[in-house]
Parts: sequence; structure tokens; C-alpha cells
Amino acid sequence: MKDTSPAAIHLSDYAPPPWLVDRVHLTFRLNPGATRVRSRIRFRPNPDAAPGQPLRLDGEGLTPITASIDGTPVTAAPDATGLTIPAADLPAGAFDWQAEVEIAPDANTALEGLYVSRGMFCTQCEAEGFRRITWYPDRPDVMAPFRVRIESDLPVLLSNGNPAGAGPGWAEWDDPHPKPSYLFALVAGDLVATSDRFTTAQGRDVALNIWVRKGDEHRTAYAMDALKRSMRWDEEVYGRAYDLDVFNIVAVDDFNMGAMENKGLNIFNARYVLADPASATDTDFANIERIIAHEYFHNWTGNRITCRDWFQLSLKEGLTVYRDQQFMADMRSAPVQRIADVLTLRARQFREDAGPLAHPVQPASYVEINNFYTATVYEKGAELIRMLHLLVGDDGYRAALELYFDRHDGDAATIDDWVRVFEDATGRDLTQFRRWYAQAGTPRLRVTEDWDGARYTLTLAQHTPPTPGQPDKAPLHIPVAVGLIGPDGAELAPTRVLELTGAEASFTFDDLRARPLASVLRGVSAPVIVEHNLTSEDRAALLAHDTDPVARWQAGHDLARDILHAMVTENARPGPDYTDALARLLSDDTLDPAFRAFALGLPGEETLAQGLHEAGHTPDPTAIHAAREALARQMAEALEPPLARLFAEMDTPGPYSPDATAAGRRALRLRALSLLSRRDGGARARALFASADNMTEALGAWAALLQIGAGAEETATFYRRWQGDRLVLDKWFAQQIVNAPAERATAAAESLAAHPDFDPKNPNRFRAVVGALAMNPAGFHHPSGAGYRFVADWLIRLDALNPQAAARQSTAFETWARYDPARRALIRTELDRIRAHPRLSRDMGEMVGRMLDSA
Ligand code: 0A1
Ligand code: ZN
Repeated sequence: MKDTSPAAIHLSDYAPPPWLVDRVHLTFRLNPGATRVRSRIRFRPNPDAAPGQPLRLDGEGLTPITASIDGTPVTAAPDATGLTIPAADLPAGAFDWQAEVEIAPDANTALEGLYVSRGMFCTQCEAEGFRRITWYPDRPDVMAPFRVRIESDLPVLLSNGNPAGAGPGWAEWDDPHPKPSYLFALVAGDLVATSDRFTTAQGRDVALNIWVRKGDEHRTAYAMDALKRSMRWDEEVYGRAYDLDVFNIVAVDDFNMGAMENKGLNIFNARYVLADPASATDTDFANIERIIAHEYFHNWTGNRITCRDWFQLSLKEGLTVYRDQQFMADMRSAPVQRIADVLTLRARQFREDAGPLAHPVQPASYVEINNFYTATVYEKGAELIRMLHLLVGDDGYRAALELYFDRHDGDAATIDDWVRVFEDATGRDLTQFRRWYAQAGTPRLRVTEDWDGARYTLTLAQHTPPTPGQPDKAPLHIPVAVGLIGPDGAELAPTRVLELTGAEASFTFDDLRARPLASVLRGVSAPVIVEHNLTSEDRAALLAHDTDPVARWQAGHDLARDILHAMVTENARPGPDYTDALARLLSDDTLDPAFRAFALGLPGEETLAQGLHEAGHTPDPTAIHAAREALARQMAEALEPPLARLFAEMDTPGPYSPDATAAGRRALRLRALSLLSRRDGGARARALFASADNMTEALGAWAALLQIGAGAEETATFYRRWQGDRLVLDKWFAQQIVNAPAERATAAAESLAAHPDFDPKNPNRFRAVVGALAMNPAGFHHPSGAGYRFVADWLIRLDALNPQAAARQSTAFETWARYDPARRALIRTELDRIRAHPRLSRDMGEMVGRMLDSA
């Protein structure tokens, strides 16, 4: 679709930069209210662009002080987004640009460019933040080495690359690797480091530092360990070694996203660095491990090979997510990690693909690029690489990646370049596979079967529903991993990858002793929705016998989903199939506790709403919540003895360890506790809360109490213990809202938004209140509409301060079209109200426009 809005930028309009940069020198005189930035930039004409073009420099919110070209003052006047120097005013060949500007980091609440976070200077330049620091061709296909001088009285002064000198009140940094401006970073503050060393496979001795505020040093050990494991893993698995003498990581309190891969100076949201057993949960530890790895892996997939333009964003993000998923699978349990990744994909990406914000992994146009750091670009992008890997095999994948690094190191590359290395390295024709990048929407895979007494035929048919701007969909190249299970539970045919390329195809299996049960889409081999009408007996049989653990978990999940759908749509009463099957699974102590914990988890309310919508029903969040609660109570009753046994046995004696085995035991124990609390009035949870020596169990116990309408005393205790700790307080805010009963959820959010510790300028805290309400579907969608009003009010307020964070949170409304007319009208009123607001940001304007106009 060509977006017709005037400000839209189109992939088809790409043109190479007329001017390239040979070298950048920057000098910062830091001052919170008036920082001076001096730049000296060596430009030269791009031999691959048409000659005689003007020089366009991006720049926003800069106060110009001086500017000159080869010493001659520049007379061109800036416009709202930059400065154009006419070709006639430019030398024929290379020249030096010199400029000085003034900026006000302490007034920067958008957290893009240079800003101040609790007394510490830091930057965020992806995607287009550098233009808020100085004049520059702020596009990723302009790459240059940077030399940076920082002048400030603050004790720690950091930038990209290697240290190049320091003295009282100044420091210099030199980054020899050419990089785009979005990877520039600067940090200055009163910080302390946890330091270590790493020797690369090539013998380079690298100094590792994790910089934090004083008092947080004891929370850096896990991140440092994860960093060293990431560095080793990238050498061993991808043959990629680190390429500077230092690697710095900084934790900041105010940060819009998770973290940022700036060359040699990764900047992290503090919540993805800092952890100790008392204050961080197992989930926090796992997130830290994954995100530390993700940012480190970007050094090769993102920094050395970057993106030509922002339409190629998934080139670095899809690949780096795939790499962090592989790393986590190697560090922990591969099937358990895959289940976790699939849950994220479905909850975030399938949701996005099913609504008004659906877009391809490679979008064709955008208004504000910050709105495209999405689950589709990241998570679906990773799925496309997983499929490529499956299609070409391990050897093909290794050969393709070798070719990618050889051919494109130092390049600003494209997704097309990426697919081509797979074609060139393996000889496969991936013309049709490329459609995955351009076509939005989640394909449906319909499975039908035929058995003639000896021969089994499996028919696969695909169909992708329309998405905004893409009414007609072409068939995709879908790898479908299939195995066959016999009536006795034994495997009749091991996993085979069937390739569906047309709308429909049949595959036959001969010489079978009996009618098999098909286990389809093993390992979730493609990001599709399977429509396979199995009976509950068949699903229970797969749950009991499937040799593929992911498919086995999926069978249980589908069984629970079918039951819950029937409870909601037909008022059906659940039979014993599900709890019987779970009872067998729970008592099988050969099964990984983490796997059993996932098997015991019911599909979430949001997932159920989406499934009902896909099945042609109008989901009612109130009824979904009630059905899920009723099934949970039935499980608690039917499974009380095994749950009580597991709660008792799955303790983890000795000091807390965040390793996957111990975390899996705690996950199973807390799942059991949550159900048991519905039987024991919270007795076990109260005792665990009082005795727990780690945040995982303390928080799990408190949440179990909130879920049964108890826990007031624990809420007060938790606050008293943790009121001085920002990261833990985020949990205190969020848990009370996420676990509130539907009719009280908005009131809880309102009263917490009035709490003295609520600070909407801090993105984590804002999410812990406004985002948390959206994570309580029955509360957010309460028929009164109060939840919608609350969220819209805060989006309007935050948009004036931090457009990027506000626009991100507006996705709370992206599912609106699936609801009943009354709820739709209420949401539409709120979206209209946001849209009508004067001075709406480009970020929010685009999001609200897409949500309203596609309906
Ligand atoms: N590249 C980072 C994500 C990121 C994107 C934008 C940001 O600010 C606008 C910050 C971080 C990653 O993938 O980790
Ligand atoms: Zn990334």
C-alpha cells in the first residue's frame, strides 16, 4: 500500500546519499541546560550518486551558533528539520564542514538525542536521535569513523570505541570502525564500574565494564556473566569475535526501550542490567541474559553490517532476535525456550497482524520510524530466519552466514542482500520465500486427513486473510514439520519437513500399520495459525505421547483453548479430559519442571479473545475472565493432591540460584501455588511470602493472594520494604493493577497514578501503571469504558512529554475492531478524542490514524 499521508516515506523512493563522510570529530561541552556541540565533518562526493546535488543535513531543535564550509561561513537558513546547502555553494570535491550548536539536555523529556536521567547525561540516537545533537546526514547508509572529546566535571565520561586520552575535566574516544550516526553514544555521570576481562579467540584482551549508579554495584554480576557467555558463544557458533579493546555497558533509569547496541558502548534500561536474588525475579534474570546477548550480538549483525535504510530494520533486528533465541536455547532448555518464544510471538505479533496496525516485516512506507520497532519486525523477522534455517539445513545456514559476513562486512545492506546470500550459498531459489517479507498477516494452515486402511494422506491448505492495504494475498513458501504417532503412542514416522508452496498440497505416507495421529507444525516450524479439527481425545493423546515437546505442549494448550471457547460460547461445562491428562503429566517426574509449568498454564485472556475472534465470535472479556477462573478452580479441585505434592517438592533448598533448572522448579511451584490458593484461602501463599528469600517467590506468593482478592497486608509490607528501590517499585505498581478484579482495576490504576511515587516521565513507571491496566483485559475492557478513558487521558498527557513512549502504549487499543458495538463505540470515542488533540505528535498521529482509518 502507498500511504497517502503527505509525510509518509516510501521504500520505493530510496536514493543513495549524494555526500559521504570520511571522518567525524565532535566536541561536547556538557551543561544540563546549555550543552555546546562542535563538529568537524569531512564530506566527499558519493561516486555512486548523481553529481551536483545539494548537501542536506538533518537537525532538529538545535540552536545554531556557527557553521562554515572550508572556513567560509554558511548563509543558508535552517528549516524545521534541517539545513540544505545548495550545490552551487559547495566545493566540487571533498570539504570540511564545521559547526557549533547549543542544545538543552535537561529539557529533553522525549529521551531521544542527548538527555539527562537523574543527573547523568546519556544519548539515544536510534533511529533518528542524532539530528537532535548536531547537523548531520542522519541516515544509516552514511558511515564514518568518529573521534569524540567530552568536557565536563563529571567523573566518568564515555563514548564509542577505544579510550584516546583523558585529563581533569575531559576525555577523548576514538572509534575506528565506520558507523552510522544512530550508533553514536555518549554517557557522563557519577558512575561506578564492575570490571572484568575477556580474551577473544584472536587473542585480543578486552576490558569489560558495567557502569551503574553508586549503590547498584552488587547487582551487576549476572549481567557480566551473561556478557562473557555471549562473547564466547558468538565466537563458537557464528565465528564472530569482538573488535575493540573495551566494551562498556551503562545502566540508565530513564530509557524508552530495552537497550541499545551503540558501538562499544551499549546503553541499557536499568531493569535489563541490575539483578540480585532479593530484588529480581527469574524472569528478570532471563531477560537480562537475553538482552545482554542481543545487544552484544548486534556488534556483527547491526553494527559491522548495518541497514541501508530503515525499511531494512528487520535485517538487523530479525537476525539478532533469532541469534538471541538460539543463544538462550543453548544456555537453557531448547524446547522450553521455544515455548516461551512462541508464546511471545502469538501474544504480540499475531495480535498485531490481526488488527489495524498489521504491516509486513519489510514495510513499504512509514510516517514515523519509531512506530516500526514492532513485534512484526523483531519477532516475525526472527521466525523468517528460523524458516530459512530449516529449509536450507544446518550446513546451508552456516554457509549462508559465512557468505553474509564475508560479502557484507562494512556495508549498509538490504533484506534482499540477505536472502541472496542464502540463494548463492545453497543454490535454492527463494523467490517465493521473499514474499514473507512483503506480505503482512498471519497465514492460516488448514489440515485435513485421509486414511484408506494402508495409506495416510495429509492435505495442507493455506490462506492469509486481508490486512490494511493488502486485500489479496499470494501463497507463501511454508515449511511444515510433521511427525506421525501410532495408536499405542509410539512414533510411526519421525519428523519430516513438508514444503507447502501453493494454495494446497497433499502428502502421502505409506506402509503404516494403523491410522496415525498427525503432529503438525512441530517446533512451530512456521509463524502460522493451524486449523486442525482434532477431537479432545486426539489432543489428549498428543499431550500424552508426542515426541516433539513443543507440539506436545501445543496439544495441551489447544485442548484448554477448546474447552474455554466452549465454556464461553456454549456455556459448556468442562469434562475431565483436560484435568485427567494434566494429572498424568504432572506426576511424570521425568519431565522437566519448566515444561510442566508451561503445560499447567492456561491460555491467557488476550489469546483467548483473539482465538474467539478468529473463530468468528465476538469476544467478551468479562465472560472470558469468568470461564478461565472457573476452569482454574476446577483444576485446583481436581488436581489438588498432585499440586500440593509439587508445591512441597519443588522447593529449591540452599541459596538462590537463577539457573534454568532452579527457575523451572520455582515456575512449577508458583503455578501450583496460584491454583492451590483457590482452595486454601491463601494460607500457603501467605506463608511463602513471609519466608521467601528471593523476589521470584515473594512476588509469586503476593500475586497469588491478589488473584483471590486477598493480599492487602502483603501489599503494604512490600511497599515498606522496597519503597526506595525504583525497579522493585515498578513491580509493586504493576502487580496491583494486573491482578485487580475487573471492576476495581481502573480505580486501582487511578489511585496508583495519584501516588507520590508515580512519575509518568519514567517510561518503566508509566508502563507499570498505564500498561498494566491494558494487561488486565477484563478490567481494561470493563463495559463502563472507564479503563479506556483512563488510558486515553494518560496517552494525551504523555504524548506532550515523550511521543515515542506514548505511541508505543497506544497499541493497547489495536484490538478494538474485534469487540462488540458498545465497546467499539467507547474506544472509538477515545481514539477520536486523542486524534482531535491539538499538538499531537507525529508518532501518536500516525498510530491513531492507522487504528481509526483502517476500520
Ligand atoms: N536497536 C535496539 C532497540 C532500540 C530501538 C530504538 C530505541 O530508541 C528509539 C532504543 C532501542 C535493540 O534492538 O535492542
Ligand atoms: Zn535489536
